[in-house]
Formats: sequence, C-alpha cells, structure tokens
Amino acid sequence: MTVYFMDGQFMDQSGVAVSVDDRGYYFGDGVYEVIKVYGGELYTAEEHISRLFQSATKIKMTIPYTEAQLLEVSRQLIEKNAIGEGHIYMQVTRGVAPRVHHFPEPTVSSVVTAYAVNSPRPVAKIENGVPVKSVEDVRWLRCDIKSLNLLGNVLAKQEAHEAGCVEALLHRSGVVTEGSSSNMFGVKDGMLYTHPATNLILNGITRQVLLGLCKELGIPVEEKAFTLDEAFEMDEFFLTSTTSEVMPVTSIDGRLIGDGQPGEWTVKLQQAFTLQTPSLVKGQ
Ligand code: PSZ
Repeated sequence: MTVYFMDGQFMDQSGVAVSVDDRGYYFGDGVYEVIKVYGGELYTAEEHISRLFQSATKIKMTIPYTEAQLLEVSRQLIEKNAIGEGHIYMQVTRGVAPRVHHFPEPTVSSVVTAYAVNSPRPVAKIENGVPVKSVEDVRWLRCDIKSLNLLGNVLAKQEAHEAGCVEALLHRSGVVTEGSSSNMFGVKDGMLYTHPATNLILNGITRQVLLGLCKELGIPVEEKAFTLDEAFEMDEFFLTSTTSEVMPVTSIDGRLIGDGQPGEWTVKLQQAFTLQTPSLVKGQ
C-alpha cells in the first residue's frame, strides 16, 4: 500500500482527506513537481525542489516547509514505499477556504501532499523512439510556472494520443515551444536547437542536464526558437523529461525525421545521460 505524505504526516490512502474546498480542486491553484528515483536514490532532487519554491513564489504562495525538509520528506517516502526505480509526486495548493477567486482572507496555510511509486523506465520508447503530433499551443503565457492548471497540456496530449502519438509537439502560430509534458530539441547541420527558457516553456530540469552534457561533449547549441516547418526538416529530433529522459522522436505528423531511426547525436547524448546517472550505469 502506498504511503502518502500530507500536512506533516505519513499515512496510507485511507488517511488522506482532501477537502472539496481545496483551491487546487476548485482552481488548479497550486504547483507541483515530479522527481525521479534511480536505484532508491533521488535524482536532481535539489533542482526540482528549488523549482517548486520558485513556482510557488511566482504565484505568490508560501510553502510552510524548507527545501531541506521537503528533501527529507522525499527520502522518507522512498524508504517507506521501498522505491527502487520510480518517482516522487509532490504538490502544494493554496489551501482550503470557501470558494472565492482572490486569495483567501485571512490567509490559510498551503496544503502539501506527496507520494512515491515504483515505475519502470520507458526503455522500449527510449531505444526505438516515438511519433509525435503537432498541436497548436493555446496555453497561457506563464508556462515557466509548473502549475497544477494543466488543461491545455491535457487536451494537447489527448489529441496526440488519439492520433496514435506519444507526445504533442506544441507550436504557437507555427513556432515550436515544447511538448505537452516535455522539452523539444532538433539537430540540423551540426547544431542543436531548442526554445530558449522564456515564459513560453517550462525550463525542464532534464533540459538543463542535457544542455550541460552538450557543453561537456562540445556539441554546439543555439537556444533559439524554430518553426514547425523547420522541425520537419531536422536531421534528428528528441524530447526530454524527468520520466522520458532523452527520448528520440522518429516522426512528426507521420513524416519521418531523417531515416526514422534515433539520430547519432541523440544516441550519444543518451549514453552521456546514462553515464552521469550512477545507478543506471550499475544497472546495465
Ligand atoms: O511522468 C511524466 O509523464 C512526466 S514527469 C515530468 C513531466 C512529465 N513533464 C515535465 C515537463 C512539462 O510538464 C512541460 C510542460 N515541459 C517540460 C517538462 C520537462 O521538465 P523536467 O525535465 O523538469 O521533467
């Protein structure tokens, strides 16, 4: 049985009582993070928890814990749930109060919930690559906030899913931004392109790890937006996220990228990603 964390206590699901008056439920008024666990160890957890606090600050919400305390909660969840390969889900809502749009007066404490689950790496997709579908990005203009308000992302993912695709490639009037739950990268003529970390995308932790690996490997990068038309013509294409790692994109809207196989640089970056993740190296 999964052990959850809620408001300072660990409990099983029967003990978790979420209020109908929770602003997360009414408005999606909150923020969240997903942190990967490899071999029972947290991966880039400081970065994720730091981003959780940044997201909270951006929506003018206070989290009643320190970053160190939430790191410790994450470690305890791994232990209590006997997690080997899996992830932590952690969210904070603005709290419980009668439904009014403006912030509650007087202020109420935000509500922190978290759990950990075992989940396998999507090995086949990482090795073989996945098809994606282009979808107009109709989300709001603060996509840099990892907000619980995910309707735009959900509808885009569903459209891709119904077309037999694994991810939606979002674009604003033809300019590629990111995926519905991932960052997007293309390789063309010896240059790696990805959208700059502006308000239009979430600056993924995996994206940041990837850009660090490019620097180490001497792969030239331009953080510059490209169009959907340019995406079709890329030599290689891939996406990154906490659970997808570095995943090759082999077709967009049914049009093959290159020869439809994971690209050379993509595979090189996957190898570099694996090497800097100690338990992945051990597991091989
Ligand atoms: O399990 C899953 O399906 C996950 S775990 C994290 C994500 C999906 N997505 C995070 C994300 C996102 O939601 C958007 C809109 N853009 C980029 C990303 C990638 O962020 P990181 O690398 O921090 O997970």
